[in-house]
Amino acid sequence: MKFISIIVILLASASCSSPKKSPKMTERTEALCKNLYTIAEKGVMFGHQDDTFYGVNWKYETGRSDVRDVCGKYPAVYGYELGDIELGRDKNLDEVPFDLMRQHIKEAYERGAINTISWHANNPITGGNAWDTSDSTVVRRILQDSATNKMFKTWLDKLASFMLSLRSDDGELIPILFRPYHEHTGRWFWWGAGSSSAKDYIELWHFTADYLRTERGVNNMIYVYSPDYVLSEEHYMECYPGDDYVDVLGIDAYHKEAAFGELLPKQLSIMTKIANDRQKPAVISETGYEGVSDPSWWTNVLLPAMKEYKVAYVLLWRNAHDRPGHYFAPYPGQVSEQDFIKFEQDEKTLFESDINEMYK
Ligand code: BMA
Repeated sequence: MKFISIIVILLASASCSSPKKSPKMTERTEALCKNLYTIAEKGVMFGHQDDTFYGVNWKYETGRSDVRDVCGKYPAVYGYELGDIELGRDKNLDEVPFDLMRQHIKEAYERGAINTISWHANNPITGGNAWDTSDSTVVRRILQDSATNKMFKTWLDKLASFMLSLRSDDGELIPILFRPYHEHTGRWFWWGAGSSSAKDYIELWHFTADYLRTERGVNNMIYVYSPDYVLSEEHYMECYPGDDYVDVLGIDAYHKEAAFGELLPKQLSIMTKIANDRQKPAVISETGYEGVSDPSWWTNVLLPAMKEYKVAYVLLWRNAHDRPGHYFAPYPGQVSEQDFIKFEQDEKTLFESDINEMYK
């Protein structure tokens, strides 16, 4: 009897563990990870990349957000991008200053919202960017060539310093969902399929997490695994770094063809099955329909999939100020504006003012 109740308790709580040898996550980080698991019972949090930095036809206006301009509420989840931090630059590859990013992360945290960070790391061998796949030995060389390995550690040092500089008003480290080496099932990044074997990818992930956690003591990070489209559970798991190295299961899936309404649920069914088996939170780590030309995309395409599968959040990609037409959330006057208001009003969707106590 006692044995059974222990099993029940274990099953009821999310599994947010780090390898035994590493320092534990901070209390607030672990609380966030567990709350991501339970919030999915209630609804799906709405997230947006670079939401408070810029939008369509504006940039760097304090407090402004395209999402809030449309529906009156801020997103519950904010996405940020660290690409170029490794080069020692003071702005990321999309020209967002890291000091401003630190400030917005802190403000979002103090309002009770959630922060997630991706890293389009430059190619450490060629000097090209994350999309430079001209050399397929990069991952191997980071792991095996001592000069490259040493250099790559200096990149991780810069990332670690940024993570450890994120402090709340009361001096605690701010929890961050970190999403390294994403979309690896695609062939467009130097860590992706075609450039790295599954074995090397997993080793790169282990090396990165071990270095950040054990050598640099970064214990405010929740690791999110986020492949692009997959064909099956086996495909999803092909590069899985292991339960001790992944806290949240994600999927990046964009609307690029008419069949998206069927493709997204298929991706979510694969991911949530694996996540449920492991008691880990699942998220749509990136999605969107560039230019949102379907006026009812939010309630007709995205929402039905979110209602069918248990995911903690959905993150829409950025509303660029520097690339005309490259936007994924509506803005005032955009064709899907009214539908987005309906989407926000649906009881399933959670925005910033709908969540609380995510760090307790
Ligand atoms: C891509 C595009 C690029 C951007 C990159 C990193 O998907 O939005 O314009 O530089 O993400 O944020």
